Amino acid sequence: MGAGPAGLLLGHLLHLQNIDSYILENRAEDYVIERVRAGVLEHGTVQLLLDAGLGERLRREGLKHEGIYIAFRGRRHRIDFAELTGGRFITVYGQNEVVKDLIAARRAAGRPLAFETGQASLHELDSTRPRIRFHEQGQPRELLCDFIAGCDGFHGISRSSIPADALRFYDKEYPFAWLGILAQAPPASDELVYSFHERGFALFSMRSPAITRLYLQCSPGESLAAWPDARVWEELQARLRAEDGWAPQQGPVLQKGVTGMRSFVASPMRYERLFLAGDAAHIVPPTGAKGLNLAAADVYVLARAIAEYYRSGHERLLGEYSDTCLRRVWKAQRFSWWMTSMLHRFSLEDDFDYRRQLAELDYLTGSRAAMQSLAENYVGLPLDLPS
Ligand code: FAS
Ligand code: PHB
Repeated sequence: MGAGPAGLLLGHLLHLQNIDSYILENRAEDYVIERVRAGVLEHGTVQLLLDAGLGERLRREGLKHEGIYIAFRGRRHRIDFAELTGGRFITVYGQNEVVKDLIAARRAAGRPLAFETGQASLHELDSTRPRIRFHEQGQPRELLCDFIAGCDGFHGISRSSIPADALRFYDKEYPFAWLGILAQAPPASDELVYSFHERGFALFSMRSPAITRLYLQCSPGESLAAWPDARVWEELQARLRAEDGWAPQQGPVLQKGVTGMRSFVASPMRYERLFLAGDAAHIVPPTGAKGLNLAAADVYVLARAIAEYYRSGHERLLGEYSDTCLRRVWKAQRFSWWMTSMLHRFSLEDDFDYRRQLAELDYLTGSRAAMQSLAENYVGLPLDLPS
């Protein structure tokens, strides 16, 4: 269920093991491709895509980044990933591009991928023949499955198809959101800049040598009408401009949107023959750039477990799926919460917190141990899978 990164990558990994799957997506193909989301791929995610034969354009167009900047009090401090993690790095390659590559691979494999499906519902999840009923091109359809992968995101139907007493939710909403823009402007820095400022957080990122991606902390439920381009740029410049004169390059705003901030986990990530993966199971605040990467790790673990089942009939890895994924999910939740808590103003009136956060940033950028901890989490923790 779902043709986001989780569903598409799972379908591809299963196809590589000659295991058939049917991908249902209720949105149009253009919508799935065009929506602007993640931008950073962890070291392990890039390796996974390369190993799966999906790396040709990623190698050509992905931007290799060996560090990021943490900025506060007008100064940018570089965190040297390569030096601190023995050569690991991140790659900036938009989620749009990942999804385009995955759809192209699905088409090349000639495997079923249905867009604009409707009225999907899941049935007999506790049987060995779970079913998906849905409409495709207006016609009622039914899929008899061995397994259903709930890759339909936070607002999908998979998680809500599980009996409430079979799941536990862990949920935290933050008192702020991110207003993000895509700008037709050459990136003014080779690497990302995360900025803690008394007016609020701001992030400088990019998508290509011609496109800058920027975010600023705003109130949750902020109306875009209150943020004309001029106000967005004024606020971004105020929060990002450095003492040495560095500031983001401005240009026409191509896209603008507000993203809520929450930490969410559904546990376990499985109910009988339904397996949840990606945003259907967990949401992280984007400050740690983990969302898309967790989705990729989940489906890598799930594809490996399903392949073992078809190869040997054993359900051991299927039985360990949820615990294996949740161990890594909770470490990513901790890191994303830590980055979010360190870099955002929770209250413009709380001077103690403001000074405490400045001290934390001062400690972080002055301690190799602290920077190494940030670096190893940011480039991506190992999958540490059971053998
Ligand atoms: P997705 O939500 O991507 O995909 C689920 C798919 O299922 C969707 O295409 C949906 O249309 C489909 N679906 C839903 N219900 C269905 C149904 N009933 N039938 C069939 N299909 C159904 N992460 C970062 O790391 N950095 C970021 O900056 C960042 N920004 C984000 C901004 C926004 C607005 C959002 C919502 C998320 C953002 N994320 C970010 C997180 C994001 O990248 C997710 O982690 C990533 O999309 C997860 O991929 P999936 O699990 O495949 O879920
Ligand atoms: C992005 O480029 O969209 C991006 C980068 C880093 C983040 C979040 C988003 O933490």
